[in-house]
Amino acid sequence: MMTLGSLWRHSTSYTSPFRVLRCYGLRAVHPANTLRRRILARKSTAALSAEQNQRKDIMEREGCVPANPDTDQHLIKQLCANLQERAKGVQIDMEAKPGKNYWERMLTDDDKKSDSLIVRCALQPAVINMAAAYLGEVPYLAGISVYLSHGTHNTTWQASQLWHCDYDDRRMFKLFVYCTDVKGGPDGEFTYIPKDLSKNVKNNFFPARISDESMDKQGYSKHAKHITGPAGTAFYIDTRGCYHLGSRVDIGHTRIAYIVTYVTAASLQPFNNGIKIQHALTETEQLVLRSGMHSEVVHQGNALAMNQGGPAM
Ligand SMILES: O=C(O)CCC(=O)C(=O)O
Repeated sequence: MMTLGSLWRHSTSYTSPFRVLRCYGLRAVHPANTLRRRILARKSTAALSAEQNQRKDIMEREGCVPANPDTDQHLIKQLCANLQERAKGVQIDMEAKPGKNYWERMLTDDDKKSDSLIVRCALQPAVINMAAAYLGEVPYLAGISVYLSHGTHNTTWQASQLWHCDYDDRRMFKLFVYCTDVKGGPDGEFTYIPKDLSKNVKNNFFPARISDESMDKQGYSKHAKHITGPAGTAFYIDTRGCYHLGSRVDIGHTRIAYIVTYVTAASLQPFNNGIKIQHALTETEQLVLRSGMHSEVVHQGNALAMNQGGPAM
């Protein structure tokens, strides 16, 4: 017999149709939250510049655009310098293993404070406005990850090195910042198939990762776009709408990526970003850091919630 507890677990699992019902349920229970998020998003959409509107249109069609025009270059410089310095102390484990052994996670407890460099970069007003315009409501910050990707002795590509979409929400909005130069090939550049083509890629009823051979056979590999650029290069990507892969780094090379995931407040997958609010926030920032829909208690010892319980990659 299905108990309430098992129904809840089922409704939050990756492949369940109950997730959609749960999402509508959350919106119905929190109408004021939903409305406020939409009203504020409408205002920020109306305030987008002509250039931002152009990028928003491309984002709608292709699911990926540059983000640098929206970022504070001084802040991004600081971020890159900070993460490059940290990377010097990171132990790289290249041993062949299943799973995501091709990157090391680089966040600490201090990064979870709302006034930390890591969180401030995720709260940049123009970035939030673009996320709000794309998602149709003030987004919820599902998580922040910083990965030091590196080569391994694995004999095959695995996990997010293979073609996949993320299914945490019906639309996703990620901010990527390369914090090292990514020249392509050995540096493991982020690679995607534009949204208008991705929608035609055939996958199972319960979608799985897709091999290069299968993507080739379907004729889409030739449309793949590779994002390269110097440290500080920033872009937005809808990882729900676009098949993507990355971190195919050669031994002897490394890539540092700062990745922020924004979703709708009643996202299909529930998140708790674990960020501790410790400075005065605007209303929009409050909504970005607290969904007001999921349980968002910050537990003691949950230090790496941003890293480990975070969004799918
Ligand atoms: O390592 C990469 O570039 C891919 C990451 C990824 O799959 C994601 O952020 O969803």
